[in-house]
Order: sequence, then C-alpha cells, then structure tokens
Amino acid sequence: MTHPDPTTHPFEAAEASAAVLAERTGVARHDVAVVLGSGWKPAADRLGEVTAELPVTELGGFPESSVAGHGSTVRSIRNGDRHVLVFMGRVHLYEGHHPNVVAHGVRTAVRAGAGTVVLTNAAGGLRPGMRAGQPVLIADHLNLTGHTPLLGPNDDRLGPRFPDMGDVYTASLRELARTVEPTLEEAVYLGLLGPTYETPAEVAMIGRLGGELVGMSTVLEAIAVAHTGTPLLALSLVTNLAAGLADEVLAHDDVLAVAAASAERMGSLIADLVARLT
Ligand code: 8IG
Repeated sequence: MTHPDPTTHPFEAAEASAAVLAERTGVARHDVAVVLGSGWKPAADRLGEVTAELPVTELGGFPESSVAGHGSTVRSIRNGDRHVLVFMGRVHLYEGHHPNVVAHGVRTAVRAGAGTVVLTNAAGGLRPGMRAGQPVLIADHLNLTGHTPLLGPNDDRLGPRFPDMGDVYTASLRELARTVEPTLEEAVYLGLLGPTYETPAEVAMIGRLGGELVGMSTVLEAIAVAHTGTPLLALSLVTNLAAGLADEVLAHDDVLAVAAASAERMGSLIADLVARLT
C-alpha cells in the first residue's frame, strides 16, 4: 500500500502514519509529543522508559535521510500513566523539504492523540544578557521563512482556514514550565529559512524586528500545531550568540557541545512537566 503524500494530502498522510505508529508501538493513543532538535537528544533518556523505537521512515510520509543509517527515529516512552511520543530529530525547510513534510511529524502526533506538543530547538540568542547553554521558553514567533504548512486548499479536518495565532505558545503551559523551573525566561523566536547563519546586518535587522532568538526550525511546526488547536510548549537552547554579538565564528560542533551540557537537565524538566499535565 502506498502512503498518502503529505504535500498534497496532509490529513490522510498524518492519519495513516498515526495508524502505523499505533500498530508498531502497541500504543493506541499517545498523550504528549516531544520533538527533540539539535543538541536535545540527551534529554530523551530522562523522559521515561522506552517501550518502542522505530525509524520515522517506517511510519510513511517522512523523507529518507540523505545519510544512510542516520535517519531519525521515533520513540514511545512511558512516563507514569502517560504515553509520550518522542521524535529524535526533525526535518528542515533548508534540506529542501516541503512545508507539509516539515509539519508531518506534529500532524501525525496530533492524529495519534497528542493533547500537548513540546517543540525544542537550538537557537542563536540576541537579547542582551543571554548566554550559551541557557534554555528559554518561546513566548511567540516571527515567521520569516516565507513559507507556511497551510498553503493550498484548507482541510477542515486539520483546522480552520484562518487560524487564530494569539496563543500559539500556550500561556498556561509556559506558566506550568516556570513552576517546574522558575528561572526560565521567555523570548520571541524568529524563524528563517537558513542554512546560513546571519550576516551582521541581518542580526541588526532581526533585533529591530523584535527577534530575541533566531533559528531555522520550529515556526512551521508551531503553525501546524496551532492550526489543530493543540496546546504547545516550545523551548530553545541558546547555543550561540548571534553573529556579530560574539567574537567567535559559529561552528555546528560547538553548538552541539554546548547543548549537550544543558539537555539532560532539560530532559528532566520536560519529564516533570509531562507528569504535571492535566
Ligand atoms: I544553534 O545564530 C543556531 N541555529 N539562523 N542563527 C540561525 N540559526 C541558528 C543559530 C543562529 N544558532
């Protein structure tokens, strides 16, 4: 059986992937979904007991990884009486993927039953005082990717044509996160296409536009989640100060090293949060 194409049939594709997920994991419904971005993988081991793990490609609708054997997996994790679906990576627009492919994971999670979605990423920090290794709650975003996962005819089974965007990063979930970790600050995330980091002039522009974090992911997934009306929490790990604000040249390996140091602690935070969801 061929899988429905998420670029043309996002609802059917998500529904079909959710059905495969239920069958392969033996879990009929997952309560929460977590997407782990760059540097967040060490957080996975704090989320609970892994009861199943499979390559995302087996769910259908996800692209094959360009590096053989290095595609990402999805885990089904038990946290108390909650079933948590954890994506051990994501796909990005800059890899050449369609916005609906970028959003396929979160749409699958919602069809699989997720009543809360947690998105994580690594980001550059622009706000004065931000430091590498600092986790930050995303309070709102600026979508400057020039793309949306809602292009084309609207499918009312996913959500409305003109979704409200007033509380995408659910205020009550941010409040809950701060009861677990009171030191968490909030910031506005500005999403760009990438894959380049910013020029100094672009960093200056982002600051003037109100961007306090900058990255190449998350905003399209957040739009797809908001479209479905599902509560969302998003966390950025500041792994570098945006170009021009620090002296060093940005290197991806440095970004990952900084992230690893905080990600375990953040895994515990997410686990605590999942346990407190009502
Ligand atoms: I990690 O400084 C990370 N991802 N666009 N700019 C953009 N993406 C990023 C950055 C950054 N740091």
